[in-house]
Amino acid sequence: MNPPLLTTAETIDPVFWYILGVCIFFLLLITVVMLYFVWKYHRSRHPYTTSQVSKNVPLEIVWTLVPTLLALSMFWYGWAGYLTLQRVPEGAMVVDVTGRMWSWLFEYGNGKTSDRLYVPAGQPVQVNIHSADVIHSFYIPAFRVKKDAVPGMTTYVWFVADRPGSYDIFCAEYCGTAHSAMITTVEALPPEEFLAWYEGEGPAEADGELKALLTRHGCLGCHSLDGSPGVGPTLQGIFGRQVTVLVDGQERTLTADRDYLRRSILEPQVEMVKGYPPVMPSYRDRIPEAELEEMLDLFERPASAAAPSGEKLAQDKGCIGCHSTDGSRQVGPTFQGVFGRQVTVERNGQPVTIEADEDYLRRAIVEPQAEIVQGYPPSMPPYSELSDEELAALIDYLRGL
Ligand code: HEC
Ligand code: HEC
Ligand SMILES: [Cu+2]
Repeated sequence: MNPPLLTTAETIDPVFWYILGVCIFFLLLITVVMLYFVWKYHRSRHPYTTSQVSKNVPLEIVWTLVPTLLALSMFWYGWAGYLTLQRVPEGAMVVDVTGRMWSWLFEYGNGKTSDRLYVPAGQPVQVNIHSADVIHSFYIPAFRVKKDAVPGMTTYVWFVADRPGSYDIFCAEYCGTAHSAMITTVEALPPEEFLAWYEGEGPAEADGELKALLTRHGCLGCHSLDGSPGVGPTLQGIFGRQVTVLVDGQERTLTADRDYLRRSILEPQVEMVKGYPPVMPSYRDRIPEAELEEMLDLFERPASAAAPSGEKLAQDKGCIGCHSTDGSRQVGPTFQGVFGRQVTVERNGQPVTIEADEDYLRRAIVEPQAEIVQGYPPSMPPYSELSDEELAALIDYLRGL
């Protein structure tokens, strides 16, 4: 009953053409017969009332049976296609997608996340569909698949991209401010390219490497990577941080760049971080130069969770679904130039004009309902689950736009 069809498009398209073909055939047939009768039985040619036919059994059987068989054939054909859509081929790669106001987030088996759906061409992919808030509808026209994302429930679709290429993804949900803005793509890559992307260094791997390197050299006995204090300052987000150091008893504030980090590992006693004891040993001649360079590279990595990247966060948390970075108005105000601008907000129903400083931005993210930017709907969800580091990274990112 269910012929082994290669792709979802190859399953759906014949059903579509079959039903369309039957419809067009009967549309033409009925129209032609009707026009012919209009002409043939016009009053000018048939001035008298025709005979009253009360029944014709063979004809009645024909016009009952033919439409019934046609409708059943459409059902059978459609049902077979539906079963193909439901039966995920064995060995399909599984990706999770979450719909939220107003963007999609894809998550892969190894924890990688992206805002486009990367898949290997020629391999079946099962997409498990979740929703973080309201009902969305995951729709890839090129592969003829569409399924609702329902809060509290997991649905799925599968497809094969038989050729490398870029295919649109939409949210086909109708009511709601910006489902229509939930546009992204399937990026079908040749299998080797996909593997390179998939196994490419994500934040998690980079963190793992840094941790391994620091463990090997015994740094983690005194330094944490999660922000908690130890004998020495935490190394979480160390790159680019403002540090106050004592040099010959003089206080000095500087930015932790590559050179500074190198100096503080090789000659920790020269610039002493204020408030810490002089207990860090020098690592000169104890770390091979190549490993030191690698360590500095890893400290510098912006996408590393050790220093959460605001840009990646804005994508992963869905901010980019509602806010543009190019000055255009979307569901919410643009992020471009948001830091430091004068903004009029409604606070307790009263308009107030204030400067968008760090404190304001923090409030706008954590409890957006308290102050509503004038001219916008109060539709931003609160992000109270963000950690201090994540908030700081987001605000840093906004500052840079
Ligand atoms: C015995 C404890 C100890 C060990 C082991 C240790 N450190 Fe430190 N580290 C400290 C202390 C205390 C400070 C702060 C005082 C100073 O600047 O020397 C510090 C400061 C630093 C700083 C500057 C931090 C800042 O906030 O500016 C860096 C970077 C650093 N350590 C990296 C490392 C690395 C990399 C290793 C391993 C190769 C390591 N440390 C091993 C105790 C230690
Ligand atoms: C569902 C859509 C939506 C999402 C998702 C969203 N926002 Fe908003 N945001 C809005 C709207 C609408 C406003 C304007 C009304 C208001 O002040 O609440 C706004 C306002 C803001 C403001 C104040 C802007 C200004 O011009 O003063 C900031 C800052 C902000 N959002 C940051 C974020 C960040 C960061 C995220 C992600 C963690 C995010 N938003 C996610 C819709 C959204
Ligand atoms: Cu949607």
